[in-house]
Amino acid sequence: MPWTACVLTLFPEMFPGMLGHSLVGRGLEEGRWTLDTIQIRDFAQDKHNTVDDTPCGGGAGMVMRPDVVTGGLDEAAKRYPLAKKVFLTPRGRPLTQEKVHELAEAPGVILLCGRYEGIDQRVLDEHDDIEEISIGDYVLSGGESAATVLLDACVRLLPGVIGKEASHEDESFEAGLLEYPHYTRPRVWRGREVPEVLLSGHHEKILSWRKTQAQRITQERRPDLWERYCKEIKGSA
Ligand code: 9WO
Repeated sequence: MPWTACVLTLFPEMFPGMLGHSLVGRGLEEGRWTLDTIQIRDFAQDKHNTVDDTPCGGGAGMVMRPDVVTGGLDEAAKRYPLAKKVFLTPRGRPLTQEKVHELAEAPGVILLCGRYEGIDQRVLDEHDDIEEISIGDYVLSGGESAATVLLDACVRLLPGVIGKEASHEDESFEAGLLEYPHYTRPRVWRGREVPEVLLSGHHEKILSWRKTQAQRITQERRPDLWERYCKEIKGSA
């Protein structure tokens, strides 16, 4: 069985969307992963197919009803009993490359996408195997774009989806550094030259230049990553 993604959403027509293109889309066509969607509205309990209601305690907006959401979750778990369950929310733990590896190594994922102001807390209390994950500190209009980001990051790690070259590139990122600068032809463009060392053919010097650049950029832009990197260097020395 290939790796499976099951997306619970009020907007199944948003999928595969971007994930139907390029290498990840090719992987889908080739059966290296599968995508299933479940329309949450199909589990509405009344004749108007209501999925949301007003927040208890008052306030703006609407909240997704627990009976409806749980209907969708139970159906997803029945189809994919071994998949990891994730709710995309700005309240979740941050998505990291380490977490992406963990999800890509599981048999698959069930992604719950919220709309409105969120879902009734009791759904999350009832299903204690749902992990809340955030892709960053901003609010979106719904979980679908975050689910797309998470899936893109996971699927590109699956065997055969991306060539060997690119997966090697990750290793510098996974060592805890940001990417070094890239160059291609022409050698001079608008008076700007490709750094001499990259044209030298001296492989060791090139590696060391790239590492220095990656360190400089990390130090400048991401003091959090830099601190962790320095600690890990010390630890492994
Ligand atoms: C809306 C809102 C309005 C007033 C006060 C607080 C509020 N929080 C939210 C909110 O989090 N709405 C979410 C919209 C409900 C779940 C789906 N939505 C969502 C997911 N927005 N942003 C994300 C998301 C997911 C993963 N990583 C970053 C953002």
